[in-house]
Amino acid sequence: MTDTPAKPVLLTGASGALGRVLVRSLGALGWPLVLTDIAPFPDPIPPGAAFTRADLSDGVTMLRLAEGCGAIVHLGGVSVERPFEEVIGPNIRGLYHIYEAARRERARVVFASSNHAVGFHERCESLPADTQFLPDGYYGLSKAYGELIGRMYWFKHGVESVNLRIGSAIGEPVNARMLASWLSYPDFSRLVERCVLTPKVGHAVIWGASNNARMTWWRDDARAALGWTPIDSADPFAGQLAGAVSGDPVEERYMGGAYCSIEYSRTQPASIWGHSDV
Ligand code: 15L
Repeated sequence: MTDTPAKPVLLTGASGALGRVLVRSLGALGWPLVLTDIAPFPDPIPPGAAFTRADLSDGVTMLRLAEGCGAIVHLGGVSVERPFEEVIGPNIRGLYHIYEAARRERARVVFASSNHAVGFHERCESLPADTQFLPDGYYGLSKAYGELIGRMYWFKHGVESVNLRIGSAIGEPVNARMLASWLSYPDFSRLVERCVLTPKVGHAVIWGASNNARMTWWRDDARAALGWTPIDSADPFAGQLAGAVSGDPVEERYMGGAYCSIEYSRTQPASIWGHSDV
């Protein structure tokens, strides 16, 4: 028997791939859901849920949608690397609207951060959750901002947040990198359940990857406090995917993979601690 949250949960980005996964899984558990996205919702809406089409840049609507909610699961916004001007509205202003709504409702934020907030760390490293941000583009930068706005609202206003640094949440891993970074949909759903239901979380960070033997990149996060243990694993795909590499040295060197190569213009890689460069 799984618990149900006492108050409704606002889910942004409901029409995206991960949003639809959560609507199915949390809807099946009978959770009261307030769904929103800029795109129409393509699936049947579960009983106990309601969908409103809205833009994250519309702060008044975000405040209204969050009314009475106990948690905001924030998946909305640009979800891939895009030019700065496309990212700033949904991902920067949008985050401000979400945190203002959370402050007003005393609601918790579960934020879909990303490995791209730390994408320029090298794959040979093993990072604790309090590692330095090394975003690999404007999208990753917006995710680092999202984690930092959460930290500010925690220290200033006591708004709780769980920041999920999601690796590669996709149906099945498709390349060698994902043998480390893959997060299965069921592991993701169980993680979000724990993020909402755990009585106290403060300001927490979780590395979002399944139980992959090659997941040596990330360690020491808040999963024990949340009671989340990933169950699935990319390991059965190792035979078919170990050789699925791009041949691009920048992509293969860094955790962020292909995002690191987009418009990369250095001739030599930076050292891990860039400030010691000449
Ligand atoms: C992400 O943050 C993206 O939303 C997703 O499309 C993938 O690119 C993923 O990261 C990844 O790094 O595999």
